[in-house]
Amino acid sequence: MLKKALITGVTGQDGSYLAEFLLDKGYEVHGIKRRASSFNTQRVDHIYQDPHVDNKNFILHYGDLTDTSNLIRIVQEVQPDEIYNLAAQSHVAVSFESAEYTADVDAMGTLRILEAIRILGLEKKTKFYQASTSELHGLVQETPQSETTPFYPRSPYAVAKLYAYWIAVNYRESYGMFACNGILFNHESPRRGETFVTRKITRGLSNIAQGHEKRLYMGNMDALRDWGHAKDYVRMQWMMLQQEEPEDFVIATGKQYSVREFINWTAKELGITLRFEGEGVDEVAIVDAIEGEDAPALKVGDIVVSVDPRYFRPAEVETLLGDPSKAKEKLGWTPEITAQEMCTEMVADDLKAAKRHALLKANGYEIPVSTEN
Ligand code: NDP
Ligand code: GDR
Repeated sequence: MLKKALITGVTGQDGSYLAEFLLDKGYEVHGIKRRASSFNTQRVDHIYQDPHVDNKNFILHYGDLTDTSNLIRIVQEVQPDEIYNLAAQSHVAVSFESAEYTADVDAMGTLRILEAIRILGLEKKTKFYQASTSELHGLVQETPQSETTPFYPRSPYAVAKLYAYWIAVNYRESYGMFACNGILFNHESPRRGETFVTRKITRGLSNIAQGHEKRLYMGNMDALRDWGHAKDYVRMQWMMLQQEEPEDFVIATGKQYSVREFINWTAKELGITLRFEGEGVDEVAIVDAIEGEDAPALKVGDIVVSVDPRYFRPAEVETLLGDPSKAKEKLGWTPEITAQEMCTEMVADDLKAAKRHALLKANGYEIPVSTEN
């Protein structure tokens, strides 16, 4: 019998990599996608299987984490061996604007799935992975942050995820469920949502280099993050559910960089050297030198980055640095891709898209580039 996995958030960054990973391992993979007015399956289109053929092993179900009866029905139908709860309103800044919705999806949604497992009597069959986050350590209480570091969330998103973390622990302790929290630090990839900081930078600077945009407007460039690659992190999500006993793990690289450093890496990939001038809201990045042919739209002296206070958050998480030693010791997990290698991959992908767009434009087929961020 094939093992069955159910992934909520399968259309997201992690969901798409995890689906690929589990299909490779021979799982039958079920995913929950939301109904949207336009296609939202771009990240999984390459593994999509025609519903009209037999023996499919990748199956999508319409659903939503706010819809209890829908979740119960899907879990009942699939009878999964493993559930990976990756669905969330995952944008920290947006959570300040949509606080109640974020709580409904990220906190209550987690409870709804755990209850579905319980109502259907699957406590002993279905293992549960909860996508917990380094944001639980918003105002850090010690450095680096490990599994025993006390939490101090700093956003409606993080507070909702705090509930989800504890309800998973509580159902493990109350009902003997195999429930694990992965406390994952930031992880990125070419599939990262366009408004998270790394992708905003790689996509924005690639578009600027190719002449589709003029300026990248940033928030707090001093923020420090421990960035890893999503591919490394989904492997660990699976490993956590293969343990003998359910336990929680910090997943991180143990290295920390600033947003400004990430901007510099991206510029270098495009053959641009930047000079940062000014302070606070007056800080700008100016083109100091250009090499190669990837930035035909730029010249020395152009201002390509400036600060827009609109991207400051009401409460900021200034610094995060994880201690992944438990994952290494107990599960033998170590990240294989460095933050710089990941940046190289992301720029290559975004530059390719920007060049494709330039080619279309040159031939009279221009389509608008979304600059929403
Ligand atoms: P994404 O934002 O890329 O994906 C989120 C997924 O959740 C999407 O498939 C989205 O659907 C879906 N979703 C959102 N709201 C609902 C809802 N109401 N009902 C059902 N599905 C919904 O996030 P990531 O892949 O980056 O992250 C995966 C999980 O891990 C999230 O829970 C996130 O909070 C958490 N996390 C992420 C980290 C990171 O650095 N990436 C670090 C730590 C934790 P749609 O495509 O339709 O929008
Ligand atoms: P984060 O990721 O909030 O850590 O949450 P994000 O990439 O949005 O921000 C990282 C840091 O960069 C600063 N920043 C900006 N951020 C964005 N998005 N846009 C900007 O213009 C900008 N300028 C500076 C931010 O202030 C912040 O300090 C991500 C999400 O994936 C969560 O779901 C996940 O739980 C955590 O990572 C771990």
